[in-house]
Amino acid sequence: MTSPLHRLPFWISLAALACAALSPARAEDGYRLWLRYDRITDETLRARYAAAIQTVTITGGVLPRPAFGGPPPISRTREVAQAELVAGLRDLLGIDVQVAFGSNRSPTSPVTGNPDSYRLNAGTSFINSTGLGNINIDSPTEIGALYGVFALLRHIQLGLPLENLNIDSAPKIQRRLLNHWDNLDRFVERGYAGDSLWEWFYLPEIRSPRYRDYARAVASLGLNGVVLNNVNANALILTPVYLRKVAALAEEFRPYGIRVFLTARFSAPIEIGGLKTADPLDPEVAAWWKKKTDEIYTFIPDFGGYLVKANSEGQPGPQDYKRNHADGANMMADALAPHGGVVMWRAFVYGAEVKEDRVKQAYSEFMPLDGKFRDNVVIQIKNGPLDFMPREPFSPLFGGMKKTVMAPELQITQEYLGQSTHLVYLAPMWKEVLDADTFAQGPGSTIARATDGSLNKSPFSMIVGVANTGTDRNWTGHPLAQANWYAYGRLAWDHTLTSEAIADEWIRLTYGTDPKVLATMKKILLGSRETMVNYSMPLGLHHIMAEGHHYGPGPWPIANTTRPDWSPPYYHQADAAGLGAARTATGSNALEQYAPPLATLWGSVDTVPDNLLLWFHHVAWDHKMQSGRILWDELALRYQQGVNEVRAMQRDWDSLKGSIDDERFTEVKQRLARQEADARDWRDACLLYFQTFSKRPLPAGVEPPAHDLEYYKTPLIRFAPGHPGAK
Ligand code: BDP
Repeated sequence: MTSPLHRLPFWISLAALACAALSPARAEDGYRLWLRYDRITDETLRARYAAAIQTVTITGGVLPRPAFGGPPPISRTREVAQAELVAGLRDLLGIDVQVAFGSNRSPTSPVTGNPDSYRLNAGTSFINSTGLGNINIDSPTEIGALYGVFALLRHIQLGLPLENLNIDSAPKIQRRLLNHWDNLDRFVERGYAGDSLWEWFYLPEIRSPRYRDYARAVASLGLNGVVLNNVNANALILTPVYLRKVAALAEEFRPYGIRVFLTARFSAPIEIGGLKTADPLDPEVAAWWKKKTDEIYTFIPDFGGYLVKANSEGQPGPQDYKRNHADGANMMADALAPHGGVVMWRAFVYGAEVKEDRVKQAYSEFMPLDGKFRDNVVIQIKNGPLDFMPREPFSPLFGGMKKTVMAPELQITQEYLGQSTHLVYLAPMWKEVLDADTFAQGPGSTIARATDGSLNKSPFSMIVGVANTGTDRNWTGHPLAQANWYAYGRLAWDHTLTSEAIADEWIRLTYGTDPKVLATMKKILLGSRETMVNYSMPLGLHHIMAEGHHYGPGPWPIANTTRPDWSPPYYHQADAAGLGAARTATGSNALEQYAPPLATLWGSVDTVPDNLLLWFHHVAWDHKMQSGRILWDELALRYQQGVNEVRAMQRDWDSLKGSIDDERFTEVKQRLARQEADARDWRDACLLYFQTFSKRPLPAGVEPPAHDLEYYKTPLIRFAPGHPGAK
């Protein structure tokens, strides 16, 4: 049998063999993510591309990045842009492209003032005067040009035409960040894909080649900042020994336009500074932070700034000194301001004493401070008012604050969403949040607009995703969880993209363009989030997961907890009368934190959408639902529907056998089998438990539980990945 390589010219065959031999990736082990530059097999298409792209002219790159301050882009970016382009086109097309750099912008393609923007342009004549196809990549900065390189390669990977190519692209949000919850011992809190990518012990001298591969993936999405360490911070990261290590990572990432940020433990002045206090209004404390910050910039001249989790879940903060969040944030912001750095101050706060409904607390604490933060402070707000549940209404802060920069914090790692075991494509969830209308300034006040700065005329804009990456060979544990990393990056660049368009793109890049694969995978991905909601927390239920590791069901009370708000009954309020959290005026009145049109809509059981019913209302078991069924029957059938939908996902996936590589096929198949078993556990455990209150039989169509309630209540799994309490 002749190898397909025999059909290619000799030198290309050699190159292909050499690439295969040198490639760090085994066949389809997922390491290459969406940057799979496999040779285009359609010869006609390949030849057309090859003719069209004989030279690439990269122009621009002369302006610094005003949005960030710090030093202007450096020429190593040119090197990596050129290397990516040349290697990418060689792999995709089998050609050696000529790359030319010009410092002036191309006369035909004025680009926007956005420093990260790019224009891809094939020129009007397409084939230029020398008879060679030329593509222009034009940008005000070298980083923008690098984004243009990745966009061009993606364009070709997707098989899109180059004739009359004319793409302008600019990110809508300036700072597009990943947050890594990584500890210095390389344990990743809520990380389900192995250990931390940062080899702290070996740095700065020994640098894993994986840093570069990580940076390529991040830059290919246009993400431009990473917080390296856990929000539950360790002050040691701010000591010179660690700063040297951080500087090494910053050096690896810099050519790719990625700024490094660190979490700052509020009590660091005491822990590593020898001070007696961390009171933000104490001049010695402010001076310590100023000196520390100046020192950090000697190590990392383009350091991005600090992320702070203060007065939340035991973390120290300004309230320890009877100061408020603005006092703390502004003190740090003043230290960073001369260097162009920012403070990301988290709104994920809830007090040690449960004073009011937990979902109200962030709003109560931050609203009085609106307008009191420095211009280089951004309040980082989890998308919902509670904590990354499968479905929550949006955090009311997005509609409340008007004089404060706000960044949504989205969770890419799937803490309450089946971790890296379940297949859940998160783009639909994030779109639901970004497209949500807060009515803050009348209709059309979407969270996307509060984020990109257009709603409140913010001094800058930011979005954050808690990363799902680790040392697993495929980066994300579940092979399809790569789609979530990809989707976050694409939405951070352009929040108007649809979940479907992103899924379509990602599947083509990662699994190829077979129409059957595309259609089937798209169906699986797009339905998966709603499926997860159905089998775990339907109808607005929330926080009914297993204690500690947060994997699997656990709606029953947590024994011996001192905090009622860590125990699920606090949230579901099940009793003989009904189910759901009472959050209207007769309950906690969390509803009052939303604008009147929403408070009215969500305030009545007759108008609230089914999917938020039990978030806002305590509803009688025999309440007539929109479907005509009573609540209990509807609940039971939703759980069953979730199980059924996982089974449909399994069938759909099975239909792809032979159409995709065996390695990834089998990995996903096995995980889906586990997901189906877990979905049954969720259904059985939750229904058995809630049945002790409803005292009603399961409706027809719901499978009987496999075990009794006691079986599910026994914590069989104590150790799960990413759980900080069970390392
Ligand atoms: C919770 C996680 C916890 C995080 C916390 C946070 O369980 O591990 O530290 O969020 O965001 O969801 O600070």
